[in-house]
Amino acid sequence: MSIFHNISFYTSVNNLHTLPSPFGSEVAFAGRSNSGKSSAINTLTNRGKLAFVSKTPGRTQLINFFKLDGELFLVDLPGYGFAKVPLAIRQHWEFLLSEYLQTRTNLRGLVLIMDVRHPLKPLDIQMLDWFVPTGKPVHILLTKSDKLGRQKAKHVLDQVNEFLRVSYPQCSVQLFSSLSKQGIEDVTDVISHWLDLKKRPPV
Ligand SMILES: Nc1nc2c(ncn2[C@@H]2O[C@H](COP(=O)(O)OP(=O)(O)OP(=O)(O)O)[C@@H](O)[C@H]2O)c(=O)[nH]1
Ligand SMILES: [Mg+2]
Repeated sequence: MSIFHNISFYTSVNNLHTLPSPFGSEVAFAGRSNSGKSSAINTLTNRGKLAFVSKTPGRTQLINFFKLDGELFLVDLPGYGFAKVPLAIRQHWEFLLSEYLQTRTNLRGLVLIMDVRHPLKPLDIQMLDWFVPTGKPVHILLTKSDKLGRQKAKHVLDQVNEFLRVSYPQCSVQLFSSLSKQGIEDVTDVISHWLDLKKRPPV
């Protein structure tokens, strides 16, 4: 059973004024539209329909908060980089994401999701450049690893690792698939550590 199984929808917001008070601890999931953020949350929590998954990019347009036991939250951020979204809306989301990432005091770490076939796009680097200066950790999931052969996926992982080692040494990376379930344990360990989950008594 997932240690995140006891999770439920908490709230959705679309501006900074309505963010929940920064109590407790949260971990956010960011990434390009359609990269698999909502699917990853569903897979990690073992709750198929918790976060809304869609074939249409740009589905998650709000900041969605999911609450675990205690004051712990997983946060599904709106996807970026979807060209069909009108400019004014894109600018609104860029502002919201940048402010949230740079100023959210109870944000313990960022899970940055990238399709393994399209890693490290300019907007992904933008997320790193907003968040890394906070000194908090980033863990990258190269998702949809089932779409590449083992060798090819490993090659992308090695390349991203090398890029991070040189440019963003505080970031870690792994392969992940919501379809094949590859990599669930590793990212669960990372998030549990950020949220101090293992030190909590079982409920
Ligand atoms: N093969 C495969 N497909 C995946 C995987 N993860 C997500 N998908 C598919 O990719 C599409 C987008 O997934 P979502 O989880 O909705 O992506 P998202 O990043 O939340 O998208 P937005 O909310 O639009 O930003 C859906 O059709 C998913 O079924 C995976 O690991 N493997
Ligand atoms: Mg989504």
